[in-house]
Amino acid sequence: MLVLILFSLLAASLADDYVINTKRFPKDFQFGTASAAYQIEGGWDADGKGENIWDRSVHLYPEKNSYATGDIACDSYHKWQEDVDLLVGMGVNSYRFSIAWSRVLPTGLVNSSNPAGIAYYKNLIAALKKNNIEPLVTMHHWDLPTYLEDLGGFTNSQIQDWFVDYARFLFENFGDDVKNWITFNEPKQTCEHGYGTGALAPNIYSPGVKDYQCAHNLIIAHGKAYRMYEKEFKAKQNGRITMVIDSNWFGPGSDSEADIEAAERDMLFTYGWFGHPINFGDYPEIMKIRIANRSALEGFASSRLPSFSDEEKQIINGTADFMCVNIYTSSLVKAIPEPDIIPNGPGRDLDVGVQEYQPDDWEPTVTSWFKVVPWGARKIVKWISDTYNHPEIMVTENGYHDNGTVIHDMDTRGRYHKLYLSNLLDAIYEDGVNLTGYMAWALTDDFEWQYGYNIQLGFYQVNFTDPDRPRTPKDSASYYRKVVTTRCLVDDDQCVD
Ligand code: PNW
Repeated sequence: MLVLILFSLLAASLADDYVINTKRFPKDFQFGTASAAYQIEGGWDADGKGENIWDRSVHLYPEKNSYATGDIACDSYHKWQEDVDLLVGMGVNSYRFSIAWSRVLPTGLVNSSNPAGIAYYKNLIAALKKNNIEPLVTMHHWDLPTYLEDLGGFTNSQIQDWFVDYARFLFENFGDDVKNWITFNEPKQTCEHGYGTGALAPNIYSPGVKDYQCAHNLIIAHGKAYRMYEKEFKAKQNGRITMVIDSNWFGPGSDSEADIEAAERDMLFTYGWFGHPINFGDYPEIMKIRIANRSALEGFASSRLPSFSDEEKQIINGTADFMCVNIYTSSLVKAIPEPDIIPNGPGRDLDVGVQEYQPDDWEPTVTSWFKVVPWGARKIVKWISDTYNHPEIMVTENGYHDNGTVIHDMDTRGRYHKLYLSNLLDAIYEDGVNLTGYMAWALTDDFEWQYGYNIQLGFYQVNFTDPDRPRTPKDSASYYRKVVTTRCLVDDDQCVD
């Protein structure tokens, strides 16, 4: 016992009632920030860019997007050099950003290429490389060209080929410099909220039906793009490809077997919805069984969850060179009686069939679904590690929501990253998780989708009412700089190597 106490005194320092891990992150750990084209670039119709579904949603349905638009956003389309300077000043060795599909291919199809759009990303990538910042590039971060949406978007199986053509175009243009590719960001959000609840563009309401179709086509599109790279580019470009999957950590609400099963089921329906197909070639068994059963009781002739052919299984099986996760928060899960069958009223939540909750005494943020749960970060990367045979894992997003007015944010945002990173150190050193990177969301404040500018996560504040969009560092910016340059969360002399 005494030894234990002495050890924790040596190896830990306290932040509030939390114990901060004082080990250093591994030498080659990738520290960066993450962003998405629509949220920062602006220039929505500049220099030949085509319209995408977010341009359309903010213009047609202002009420769904807090009456805000990303028409100008941070104006990073014009101010990208300043943003690269901020990254350099921060000392990061990685930067995750996305390419706006309709900026490089205005209709989305490869016969519509836009030289100004290609030049924009070429310049950005060159500036990053010159400063030894490794680009981690997302091909699709929610901004599908409207031309393709009007043809059915992700519910049309032709999206598989449109995406492969787009991916080939990206490899041809940028693949000599980009070695880490992400096909899709957060397909759960794209599909569940783009084509299920309708909360996000393209704002289609079809829960339990089109959300599954969207995911199905998206997974096959990912797999086909991966195989195409393997065949046509891998030998000369030698890059890596993966998908970014978001999920809460879902922990059991009690020790009961039923709650443990319910929480695992929720993980499988959320992370596993995408993680299983790209690792094992098919959806989790429990998803297939539950959705088929409920579909039959609802009177559908076949399951609302599409099934993969044998050929498709082969294509998608083993198509993640490393695993990614966007963490933010956690929920507890309780088993409930089987939800009623509602004819004409299917939904993903009913298919999962559990009760999720966040206890009242968990620390809130300004966002209803988002409580601060640092230990959940350790749990979810461990779950991914255990479930998918100990792959390399990157945290490709994590960040703290406030209303954007707080410059002295060390007690909130700074502390948030510190606590989550501490738990990730525990995952690396206590649990043996092969975690190789952390991309904080975000470098700057930005357009936060349906919340507009009401919620912010940046290390730099942006004045969105000033045409110059000036960036001002928050206190968390210098803390993150300290972390990435020392690989240590506490004062340097307290860190152990
Ligand atoms: C991420 N949830 O989305 C997105 O990838 C970013 O573009 C976004 O700006 C960031 O979160 C900040 O919130 C999420 O409901 C949307 O748990 C919803 C959830 C999580 C992440």
